[in-house]
Amino acid sequence: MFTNVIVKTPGKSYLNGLTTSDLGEPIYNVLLEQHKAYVEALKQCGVNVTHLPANEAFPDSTFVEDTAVLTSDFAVICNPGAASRNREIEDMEPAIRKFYDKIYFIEGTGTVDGGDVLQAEDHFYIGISERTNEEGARQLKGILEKEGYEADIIPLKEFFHLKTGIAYVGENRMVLAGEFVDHPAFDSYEKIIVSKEDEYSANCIQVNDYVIIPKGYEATKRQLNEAGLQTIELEMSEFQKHDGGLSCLSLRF
Ligand code: CIR
Repeated sequence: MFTNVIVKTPGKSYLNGLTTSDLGEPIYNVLLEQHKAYVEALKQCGVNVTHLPANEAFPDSTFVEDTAVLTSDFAVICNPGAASRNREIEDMEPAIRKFYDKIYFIEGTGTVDGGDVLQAEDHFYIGISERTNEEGARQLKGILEKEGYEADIIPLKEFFHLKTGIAYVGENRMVLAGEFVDHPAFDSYEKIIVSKEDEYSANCIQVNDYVIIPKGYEATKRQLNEAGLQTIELEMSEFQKHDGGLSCLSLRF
């Protein structure tokens, strides 16, 4: 069960943030509406929301997930791999300190984006990507193992972040797309497979009794519902324009 989430309002500078997509320029008012609906959906899932104000100095900082890895009893502050995003952790640390006494840091040349880290019960998967390097993954694995978790490192071939293509939705069920569908690391899970054209919906989040998914992916929704999961659908167009998905917009703990 999650009891808390941290989110951060996107600033106007979001329009100048990083993106690899060609989906067009985000519309700020629509972006704010979509963020508001996201926060309402989280409340529907029964969590307390810590809502941080926008910080115009960091255009991508609404994607709070990349700044930290939070477990039930300790936090790891990441060292985000994009230069323009690295100092987002300065804003996040005080918010995280309100909840945690035990805090680790990814240090030195090691970089980790939280979007590359997936928890499935007591097992973590850490992607090596353009943002998370081998040294960062090694540091994080060391911290997690010291704390009694298992951790596997998964070098990515195509996905931007690990969680771009995978989500854990409880009770040994994994939503998988692309390079993860046949990846041996996930063979022991019950697989919910997402097709190439629906790939964006592999980034969904289970929050207590619900799975929040992006709107417009009927096949993914149907599969989740057939697996006995209740879904909430949200419009995500303005976040998708900047390579963001549902998991990126919150830290859940
Ligand atoms: C970035 O390039 O960092 C942002 N525009 C998108 C970050 C998405 N975060 C995530 O997948 N965890």
